[in-house]
Amino acid sequence: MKLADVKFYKSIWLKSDEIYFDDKKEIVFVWRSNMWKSSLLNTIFQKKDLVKTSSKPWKTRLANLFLVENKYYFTDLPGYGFAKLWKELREELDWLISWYLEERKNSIKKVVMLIDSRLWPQDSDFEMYQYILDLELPVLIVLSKSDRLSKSELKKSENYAKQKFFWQEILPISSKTKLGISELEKILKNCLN
Ligand SMILES: Nc1nc2c(ncn2[C@@H]2O[C@H](COP(=O)(O)OP(=O)(O)OP(=O)(O)O)[C@@H](O)[C@H]2O)c(=O)[nH]1
Ligand SMILES: [Mg+2]
Repeated sequence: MKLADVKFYKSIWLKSDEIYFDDKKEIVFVWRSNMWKSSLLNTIFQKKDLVKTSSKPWKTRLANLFLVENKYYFTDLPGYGFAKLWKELREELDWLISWYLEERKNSIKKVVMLIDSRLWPQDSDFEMYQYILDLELPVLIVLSKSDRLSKSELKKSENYAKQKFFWQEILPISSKTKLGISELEKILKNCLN
């Protein structure tokens, strides 16, 4: 599979959409804002700015679908639970995330969760994780921002995340140094086969 064979497909907001009757296999990227989700998609697609990114949190405010090889969706979701965002918008974004995951449950082959290697996971993170497990969706946890830590700090963070996320496998990544990227691509390709 060539992940570089990709185009923007469409954006979804909280309303009914034909996407929910579409059985194309899908991978979704979810977690808090500013976790490098959109940047990671550009890295695996080998594009500079197909997916919009920003140094300020809350750039992604819709479910943005990208079509790979005309066969698979890779979907960039907004970040959830950002206290500084005004309440109504925050609630709507949280609804969009949960509603999207539920509607597309049968087609989603992996939920890639990006957690910050420098911050201990918070309550909202565990709620989200539990929610995804309750939907029985397959999860891959990646530790983002790995290039900002020393080797030993990263190991510590990895071990901590393993304990907190029930000994799930944790993959440290960086869009900047490309750490973990080829491994991630392998995992994603395998789950779409
Ligand atoms: N040092 C470093 N910075 C990165 C890396 N990946 C992304 N960034 C920067 O982090 C910022 C946020 O990245 P985004 O990809 O927009 O984050 P997001 O999770 O999509 O956030 P929202 O859509 O705003 O919720 C941008 O300024 C990126 O340039 C990386 O691997 N290393
Ligand atoms: Mg984004």
